[in-house]
Amino acid sequence: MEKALDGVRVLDMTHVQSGPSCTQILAWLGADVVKLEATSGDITRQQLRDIPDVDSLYFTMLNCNKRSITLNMKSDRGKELFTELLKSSDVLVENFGPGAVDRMGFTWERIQEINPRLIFASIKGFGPGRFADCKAYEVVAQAMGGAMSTTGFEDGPPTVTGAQIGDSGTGMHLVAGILAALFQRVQTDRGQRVTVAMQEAVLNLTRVKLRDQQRLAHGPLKEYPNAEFGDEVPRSGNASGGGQPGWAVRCSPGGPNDYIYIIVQPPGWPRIAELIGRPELAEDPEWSTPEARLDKLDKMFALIEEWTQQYSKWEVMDKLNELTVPCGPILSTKELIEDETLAELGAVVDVKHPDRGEFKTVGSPLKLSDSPVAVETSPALGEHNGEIYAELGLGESEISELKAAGVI
Ligand code: CAO
Repeated sequence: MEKALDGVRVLDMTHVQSGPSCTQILAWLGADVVKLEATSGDITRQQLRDIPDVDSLYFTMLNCNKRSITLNMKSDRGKELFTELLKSSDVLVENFGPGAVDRMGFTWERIQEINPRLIFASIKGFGPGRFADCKAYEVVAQAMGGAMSTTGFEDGPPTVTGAQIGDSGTGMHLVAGILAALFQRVQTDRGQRVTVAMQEAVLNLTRVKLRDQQRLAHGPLKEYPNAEFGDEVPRSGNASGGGQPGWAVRCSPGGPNDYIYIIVQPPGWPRIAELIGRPELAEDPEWSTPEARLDKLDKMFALIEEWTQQYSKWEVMDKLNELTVPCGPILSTKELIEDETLAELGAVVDVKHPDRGEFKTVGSPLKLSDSPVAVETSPALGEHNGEIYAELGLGESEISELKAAGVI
């Protein structure tokens, strides 16, 4: 079946997580993604290995549906071959440390000379200016994009979130930029430079906290559980952060993830009050309106928790959904990977890997009716050297010589 990005060739020089998360989505949308690695390979092939001498899950879960070639970009012949690869590519993606591609000899000006239709997409930690030369990892971006200062409880330290908003969050932003550039190229017939800074991607996802920073000038943030406010947005534990109050309350049997997150919308309150055996609170002027409840949200959720603790999180979910109260059980990683519904949806899929056997990964969250995704294994290092270099006109003996010389 045809795919949305059929005919698009992506030269993928990405490594670790942020860049590979982007190019994996492009591959799932149908692009031919050729991952170009140093002869030593993407470092994550070896990081956090669970099976000796087998590509790690870190690598396999971020590099599905790609082809792999090796190329030593610090050799003269490597640079020549790279120039040829650029000519036959639509998109070049990289997330090296600042200046690395320039140091390889391929400035944006040079790249445009080689292929004016090429879209050159990069992830860096920061935009131009003060931090432009700084390297960055996931948590650096969470720290400097506003996520850490706003995550956790008021009396605890700044806290990292498990969702990789700095790496994969930036990767998803880059996907949007690349697709827009491909679309604009249809009109202009020109490539363009696409860049996303991890700090700015996290900031984009922390937008509502900057909303609250500005609201602080006009008084306390009444929906926050905090008693006092200074001049910056405090950490607010499990408060919903939106216009409707929410909290994670305990359920039976009391394990570390036996919690459910409950949102109390205005029309939901009388139904919840009835359900938890306190129907009088629906009419009581001290409790009946959102404004009346605002200064006692902790008491409100404590009352709800007295009730939820009698049931499992799934039972509570069923009961609340019957009343159309939005809620979500806190699901552990074990529950997610074993979840039958997610498996049926293709959200968690089994993939066969030639060396490790079957492994589970997260499927594409993008569902296009005319461009279905079949998740296929990540490639071995240099697995596609033969076919890709043959496309450039190299014969078998030349490919062997290049390998012996450490060029590929
Ligand atoms: N052939 C030869 N050399 C190659 C090569 C190839 N095919 N591919 C890469 N290299 C070289 C580069 O030329 C560079 O060498 P120089 O520094 O001598 O120019 C080096 O490998 C790569 O450097 P790096 O700075 O990217 O790698 P690092 O391990 O020191 O830093 C990271 C890693 C992630 C901090 C850095 O790449 C970075 O800041 N990237 C941008 C932000 C980002 O994406 N971070 C998220 C990472 S995911 O958690």
